[in-house]
Amino acid sequence: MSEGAFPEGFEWSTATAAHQIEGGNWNSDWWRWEHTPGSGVVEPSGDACDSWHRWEEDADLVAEMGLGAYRFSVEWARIEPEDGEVSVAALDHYRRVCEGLRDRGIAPVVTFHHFTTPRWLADRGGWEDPSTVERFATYAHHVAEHLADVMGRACTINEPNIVASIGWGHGAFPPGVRDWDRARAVQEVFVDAHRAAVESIRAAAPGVPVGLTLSMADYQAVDGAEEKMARRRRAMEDVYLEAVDGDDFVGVQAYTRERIGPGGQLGPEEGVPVLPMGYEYWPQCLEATVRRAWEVTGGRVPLLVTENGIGTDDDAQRIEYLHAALTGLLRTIADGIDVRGYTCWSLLDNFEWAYGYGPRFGLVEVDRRTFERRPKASARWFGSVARSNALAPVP
Ligand code: GCO
Repeated sequence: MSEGAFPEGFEWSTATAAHQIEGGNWNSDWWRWEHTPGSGVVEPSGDACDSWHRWEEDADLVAEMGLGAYRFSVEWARIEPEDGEVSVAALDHYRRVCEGLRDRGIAPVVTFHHFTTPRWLADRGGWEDPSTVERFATYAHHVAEHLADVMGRACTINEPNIVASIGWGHGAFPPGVRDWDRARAVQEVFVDAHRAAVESIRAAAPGVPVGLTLSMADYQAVDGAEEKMARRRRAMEDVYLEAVDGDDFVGVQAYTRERIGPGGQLGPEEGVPVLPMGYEYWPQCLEATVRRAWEVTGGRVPLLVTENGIGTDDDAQRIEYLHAALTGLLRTIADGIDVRGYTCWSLLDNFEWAYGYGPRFGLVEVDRRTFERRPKASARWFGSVARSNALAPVP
């Protein structure tokens, strides 16, 4: 019994990121950050889920769920280990991953930058240095050229707003700077880098849809803080949403709500369940952020949900969250919003950045010692939704 059908051809997907699942990504700024005393990272990524070697097992898991797409990222630090030195072996590896997915009837959705930056680039100012725009566009061209005939979609940069704000504002991501003026300068480099990468990917891989993915939240003002909330939301979201005109899609990534009071960001509201990472259980965020992305872009750019999910040890709670989020998404589609697909974060329990391996976002559990993959009930539930292209009841 379905609770609502999705449009014909709706793209069901799940997602991961290189640094969070591959293992051994020692040449990036994140690996160094994890081993920097005082960085606050709970534990290093180490072998992660050993997906550099076990990617075929991952592809089989996606196929078993009946998903039509799989979003993963390629690692710049592997592809260009030193400035100007391109590793064909690394590019060939990612080409084999794309070919393996396509052999299983799965469209590869390739993210070109997902939080991690090569050490050699970070050491030269990284995203604070405007010359990185050109370097990123050149890197994007190499990748797009090598994967042109096997990529389903290209995501230029994953959550540039998070990298800029947490890396240069809060200081909890590399390079650990706490200076909002510098964070705003980084934001501008990211916007320019995205625009340049769209051009170089289109030149190298004509016809492959290109967009960026943006971390969004259901922003709500408390105690009359509308002005302050609107300023924060503008800085985190609108700056990017206004730069995507002409892109083939906008990747909406939503997890929770942000409450802004007169004194700034507020904690969880009394009576709202709180998740292990300290933020509210708030599946309503998906409908709210999809509606907002559509509004700010004036309905000119198709939307794709490129991340939504929940870090929890309670898999039944995960199914409830996904059901509630997808119910809201159906309402946006019924109101005429052009949503092309939905991606559940994540395929695997993986390295959750500064939180280490604690928060479990995966539809599939990974044994931390043997790397054995064990699909959860949520994988079976999400697979039933994807195969029927309709919302299934919570078991
Ligand atoms: C992000 C990243 C993912 C996270 C996920 C859960 O959105 O922060 O894209 O790498 O793991 O969002 O926090």
